[in-house]
Amino acid sequence: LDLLSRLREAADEFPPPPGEKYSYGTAGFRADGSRLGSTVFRTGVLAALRSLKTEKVIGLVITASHNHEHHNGIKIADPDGGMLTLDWEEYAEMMANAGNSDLLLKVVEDVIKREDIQGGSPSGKVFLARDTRSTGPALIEAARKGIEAVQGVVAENKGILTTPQLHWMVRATNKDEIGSELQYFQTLSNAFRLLLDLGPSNLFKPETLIVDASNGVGASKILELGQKLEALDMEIRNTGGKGNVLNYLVGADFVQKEKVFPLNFDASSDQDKRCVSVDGDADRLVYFYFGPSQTDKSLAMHLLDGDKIMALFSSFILDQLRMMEKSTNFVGESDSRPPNVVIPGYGTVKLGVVQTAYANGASTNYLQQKLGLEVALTPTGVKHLHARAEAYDIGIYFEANGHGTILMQESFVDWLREHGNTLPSVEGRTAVKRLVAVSELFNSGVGDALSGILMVEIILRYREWSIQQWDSIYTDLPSKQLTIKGVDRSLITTTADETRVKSIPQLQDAIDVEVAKYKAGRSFVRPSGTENLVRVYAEAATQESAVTLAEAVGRLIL
Ligand code: NG1
Ligand code: ZN
Repeated sequence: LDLLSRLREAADEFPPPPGEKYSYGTAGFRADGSRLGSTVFRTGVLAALRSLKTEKVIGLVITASHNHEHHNGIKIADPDGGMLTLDWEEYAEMMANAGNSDLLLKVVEDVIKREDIQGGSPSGKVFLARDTRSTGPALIEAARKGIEAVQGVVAENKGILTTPQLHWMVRATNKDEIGSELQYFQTLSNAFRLLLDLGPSNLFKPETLIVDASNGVGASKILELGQKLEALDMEIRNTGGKGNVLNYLVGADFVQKEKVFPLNFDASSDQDKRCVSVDGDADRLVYFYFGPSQTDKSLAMHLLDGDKIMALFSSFILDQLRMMEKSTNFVGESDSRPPNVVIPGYGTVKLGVVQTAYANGASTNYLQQKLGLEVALTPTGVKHLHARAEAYDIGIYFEANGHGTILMQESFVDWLREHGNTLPSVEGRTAVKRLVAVSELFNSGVGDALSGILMVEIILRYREWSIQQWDSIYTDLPSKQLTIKGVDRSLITTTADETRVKSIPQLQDAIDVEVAKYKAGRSFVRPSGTENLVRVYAEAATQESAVTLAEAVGRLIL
């Protein structure tokens, strides 16, 4: 095949490390950065083929997110800025695991045949980006060689970006909009300003927001965004540089899992301040503050995780829908029949929220009981949550770890733009404008910590809330997460919602026995999709009992 005339020679430069098996998990391919050259090269080839097939721009980002600096990974952004479609994940794995260049060529030819990919014109294009890891530049080079080993496809290196920025740029470019980084910042900051303008006059001005940038790519990007926004004062810490290691005792994953504050934060001098942590590639965020602990007078860290962020977003969106509905003089007991809001001229607006088994029980309760929303549960991994959220006109999804977004159907946003100004009241029309601005603020492909921060900051200003007031909308049930290493994780399979073990009934029975010993007890185990370990989650009425329950369940696995 003409298309592949350069592939064999190029592939010989990146032989796969013997004995390694790669799987394209929820986070793409992940491994030690020094052993990823062949996988990245081959994923470059795949992205090139995907671009020829779709006749659109594809994105590749080199990152291992919240993991150690020496880890790295590669993830593909599809033309719509979302994640790679499932059937191509399979191709990616077949290519990554081909034992030598001959076998690789065979797999590639097979994919070309199956997908009926035509060579020559039209030519393809792949955007490349990376986070701040030291193995990044070499891996970008490997990716570029893979992409350009396919005839007629070019790589365009976009440099250092957050994962969501790259997804955004791919989507915008494919929609024939301006897909530059500058335009990304402009879009977010315009939406932020518009939302402030549409808010209460005499807008409440909270204290400076303190950002933990995880010593990663988020530092420079948040700084750049902040410079465009007068109304948002930020102090950015953990910005990388000498001796400050990416994700080491800093960042959203650390803060959320360990529930302790990151390096360069101090309980007494930072007491009561509003703080936010993002992760190494800035697609996750969690808020926190230091304040008196619930049990004694000592200062404790209070975590506002993805669940609480989602609760805040959901109540705001619901408010806007209610305002639109009221505006139509609809006579009915609207407050008694959520979750579906009816807007004459459009019909029922389907609003739904999506969580995983890791969502704190108190958050699920708040969403269902207090807001009256429909809560869907999916397996862990944003691709599952994202797919489920697409079933709604407005789908809001978050993992407890802070990865999530607000997704709006394009047809719904189009309706708002075209017909929103026909609503009779000013309040209703304003609510419409706010929803349109929210749709601009959020990355519709993946979660984005920058969008998330801006949305939180807007809602707090609308509500005139401190972080403590936001925190008090519900009280988290005490919980504990553990990881168990040294067991074969493939032995454990679970039910679809991941709350029960399927493969070993005796194990599930034993977990049930443990859980029954605790007030408000809940616990489940599941194999990690990204690391070679098994995760344990437990909830109970007190922190102490959550820890004891998690440990007891952990011992059952070993
Ligand atoms: P695994 O390793 O499958 O638990 C972790 C996170 C997910 C998701 C992925 C992708 C937890 C418990 N799990 O998945 O939520 O973010 O990484 O990065 O936080
Ligand atoms: Zn991440």
